[in-house]
Amino acid sequence: MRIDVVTLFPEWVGQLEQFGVVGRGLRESRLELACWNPRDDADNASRRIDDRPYGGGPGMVMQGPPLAATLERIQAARANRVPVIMPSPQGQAFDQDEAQRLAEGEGFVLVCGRYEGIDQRFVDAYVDKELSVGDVVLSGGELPAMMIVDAVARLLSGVLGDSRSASEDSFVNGLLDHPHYTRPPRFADRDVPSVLLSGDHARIERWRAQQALGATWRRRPDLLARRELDATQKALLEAYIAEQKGESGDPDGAGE
Ligand code: 9WO
Repeated sequence: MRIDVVTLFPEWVGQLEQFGVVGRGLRESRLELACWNPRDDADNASRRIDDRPYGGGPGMVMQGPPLAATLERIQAARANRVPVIMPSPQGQAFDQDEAQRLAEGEGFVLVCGRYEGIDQRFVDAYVDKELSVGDVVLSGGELPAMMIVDAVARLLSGVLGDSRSASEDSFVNGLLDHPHYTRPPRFADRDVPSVLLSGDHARIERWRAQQALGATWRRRPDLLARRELDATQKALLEAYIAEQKGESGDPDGAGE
């Protein structure tokens, strides 16, 4: 898997190479990450890649030609053409399914906008997909790009130390995560759920599955609505809800 990132701040994105799952993926050659600065493709001595917006208005707009030249260098450096993705608030929601789709491919190019945005003609002519990491406007596309790289890197086989981690991640199975506990045994006047100390792995696995179902029911019912639960999951969730109703005395079990 090779990911190319077009950014005015290559040193930023390059930090990904130092840490975490991306660093491990790079060190183990499961992932290649290359950063490209469009200023290197500017056609002027001052390496300018932005200009004033046609039609007036505040700020500056990133010009198309330097970005197009950078893309041409990238595609020339790659064996095959890969999708060009632009992180953008206007984009399709980036979710675990999209991360999985990207992880199954040969790679992709991420083009990070700055200033007020990128000349629309570049977007129309060269960008295959815009991806949004949330309904928020940031200073640039770099942080969303780093999120996309990290989410995809986690899914590459062998990048995670324990391959189960990726498959058990939140959202991978369409549910939120179960809670996690570690030493000390007592903290903030709270104990560890006794089931986790029982050594009964089947019971622990059931409890974790129930907690993930319960958390999803309480916090993200929209995710639950998208899932077909099997009989075991339905029974675990029903028991969770019944317990919630019992504890909160909440007749309709509305949870929080
Ligand atoms: C800025 C903007 C402002 C209001 C409504 C929509 C908007 N889109 C953009 C935009 O695409 N800006 C460019 C990229 C240049 C400025 C920084 N950029 C950016 C990307 N800000 N926020 C994102 C982003 C990307 C992915 N998911 C969420 C936000």
